[in-house]
Amino acid sequence: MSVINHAEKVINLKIVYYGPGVSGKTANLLYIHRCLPHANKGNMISLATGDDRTMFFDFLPVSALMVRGFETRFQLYTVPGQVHYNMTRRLVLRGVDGLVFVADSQFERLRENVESLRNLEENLREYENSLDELPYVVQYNKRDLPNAAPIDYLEYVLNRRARRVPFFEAVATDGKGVFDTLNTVSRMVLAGEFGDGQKGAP
Ligand SMILES: Nc1nc2c(ncn2[C@@H]2O[C@H](COP(=O)(O)OP(=O)(O)OP(=O)(O)O)[C@@H](O)[C@H]2O)c(=O)[nH]1
Ligand SMILES: [Mg+2]
Repeated sequence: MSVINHAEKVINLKIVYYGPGVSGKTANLLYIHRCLPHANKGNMISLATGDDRTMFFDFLPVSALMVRGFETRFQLYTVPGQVHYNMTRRLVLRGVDGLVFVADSQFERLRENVESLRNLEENLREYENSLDELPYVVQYNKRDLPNAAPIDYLEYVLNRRARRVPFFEAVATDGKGVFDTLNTVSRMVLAGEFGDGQKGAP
């Protein structure tokens, strides 16, 4: 649900990074925040516990391109992955325009990934929304770790819906795959908002 301010000619779009605890959602936003020039970003807000686990959410506003005379602003959010913060996860999903599922590639985290994906589907249902309707990509993070499962396997387990979505391999702490992920999901969101995307952009 984009929020359009006609007076200021601004369109706000919300992208949520979802996934199990410690999969690297906050690491994605930290890297994006580090790399973007000041003109394109606002302050990053992180509400975390003492050990850096997200307690409410992270928030990073990013201003992107002009499309048909409108300045598009992406508001990037992460959810807290820990199981017991589900009310917060659900709230963060309100009005979402695009989703990134950040999976932890390690074999031993497979079950948490599956549970988180199921939890995402359940929470979207509360808003009468679904992964079939939303712009959505998957990121397989922590590819640098020795116990990372093969991509084919992860794809088989986590990306087997009728509509297979784009996926990215990532090492969020080093930035690998971070902007590929963000650019793709933003493009998908814009295509949804503006039909064929950027036709007519100045
Ligand atoms: N080796 C490695 N470590 C990573 C990678 N991405 C994130 N980490 C580390 O994993 C830990 C958790 O990362 P976060 O980004 O805080 O995870 P999160 O998904 O936000 O976790 P919650 O806030 O609890 O949901 C941190 O210590 C990160 O430095 C990666 O690609 N490779
Ligand atoms: Mg976090």
